[in-house]
Amino acid sequence: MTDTDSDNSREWAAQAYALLKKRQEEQKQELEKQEEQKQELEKQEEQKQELEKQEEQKLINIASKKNILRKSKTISEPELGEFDDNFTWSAMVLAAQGKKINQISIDEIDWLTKLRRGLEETRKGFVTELLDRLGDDPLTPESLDDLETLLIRADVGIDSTDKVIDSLRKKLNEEVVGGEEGIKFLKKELKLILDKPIKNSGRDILVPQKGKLNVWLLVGVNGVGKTTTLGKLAYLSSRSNYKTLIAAADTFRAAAVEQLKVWGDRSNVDVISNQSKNADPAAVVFDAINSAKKRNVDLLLVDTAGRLQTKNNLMDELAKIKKIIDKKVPDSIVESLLVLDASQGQNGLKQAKSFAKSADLSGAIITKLDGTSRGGVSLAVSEEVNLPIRFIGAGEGIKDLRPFNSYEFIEAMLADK
Ligand SMILES: Nc1nc2c(ncn2[C@@H]2O[C@H](COP(=O)(O)OP(=O)(O)O)[C@@H](O)[C@H]2O)c(=O)[nH]1
Ligand SMILES: [Mg+2]
Repeated sequence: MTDTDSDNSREWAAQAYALLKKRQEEQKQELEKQEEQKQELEKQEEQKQELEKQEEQKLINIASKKNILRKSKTISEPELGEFDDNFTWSAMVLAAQGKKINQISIDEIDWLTKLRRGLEETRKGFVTELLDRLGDDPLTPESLDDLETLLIRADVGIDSTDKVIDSLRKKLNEEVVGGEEGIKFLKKELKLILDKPIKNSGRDILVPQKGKLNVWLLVGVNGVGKTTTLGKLAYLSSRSNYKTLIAAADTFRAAAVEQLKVWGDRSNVDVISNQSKNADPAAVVFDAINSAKKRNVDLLLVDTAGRLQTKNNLMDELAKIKKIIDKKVPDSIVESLLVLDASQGQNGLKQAKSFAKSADLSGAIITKLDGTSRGGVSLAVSEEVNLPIRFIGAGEGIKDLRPFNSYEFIEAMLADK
């Protein structure tokens, strides 16, 4: 990047920052006004209730409504941080994707900053060293060997690494490639790997199809973040105005239903469950589909028990759940999403391969990208298991999940500052 480019980007980011700051101030004032009005209305309502002595049931209804309002307020809005290097970088990534200054939001900046910070460990063991070794000198066959080692170490996987190194070698045979240009080329090649399964799937991003029941099953081994991710998805979905319902089909873990209910409450999404011991997960899904049909639900999110890919009975159970969905709602759109914990690196890749064999997956969700050095495993999953990555998670908060965007991911993974 030339100095003028970088000055322009800074200028762009500074303007975006000022605009966001102004918008944030306006929103705050608007919220305060709304709150005042609401309190006034509540006061009037209470007086009215007093006067009319409404019957008990009605009072209960109002009380629970107020509760819901209070609960939904507990999800804090992100605050605009300092205008710092993180902000500039995030704004530049958004600008590079064609976003105009007035189109960017605090949410997006917040997320990109988090993603970049999350991938810092992956980056440290990779780019910093790469840049050190490459410097400004043109690439040499030796620097390709170094790059190969670094890619493997970042858990990018052997197939993806071979692919990238081969392309770079070809390029090197044809022309002199400078350090900066090498990185640019590397980013492009890595992005291609992530985009291939997404292109093959025919859908750039995964969103529920309107007018149909969409059923998304979250599968994966214990502890990878299925339930947490489902909670975040419920929030994302209901915030995007899809009528959403949760099925608690993890009937193995005692606390699983309670954990889901907490998430459901946070985004006002109902949870269908069966509290009895050894309840049949397929029966929970059966009930949830009935409910979903009655309520005209757009998206039914199904939490499943963590299973070892080697345990056949649990895999059979997944098949049973799918059979019930096919039978009861044959025109529904079913997505089986494998949840993978990025910090497990190559072990996650192994899980993906073996689940893909027996569970007919349609996509992957990578979690825990905050603070692992193994973010590169996302590339291995794309290249070696051919699964489109649909969402990524970088934190335990309700907003720490976003639709996957290969450009943002690669930029965050290779950001050199
Ligand atoms: N740091 C971090 N922790 C996460 C993320 N997603 C889930 N977790 C944590 O991982 C643990 C297991 O999550 P859980 O959803 O219960 O996993 P499950 O067994 O697959 O349902 C919990 O402590 C979560 O808070 C993430 O993106 N980042
Ligand atoms: Mg769980």
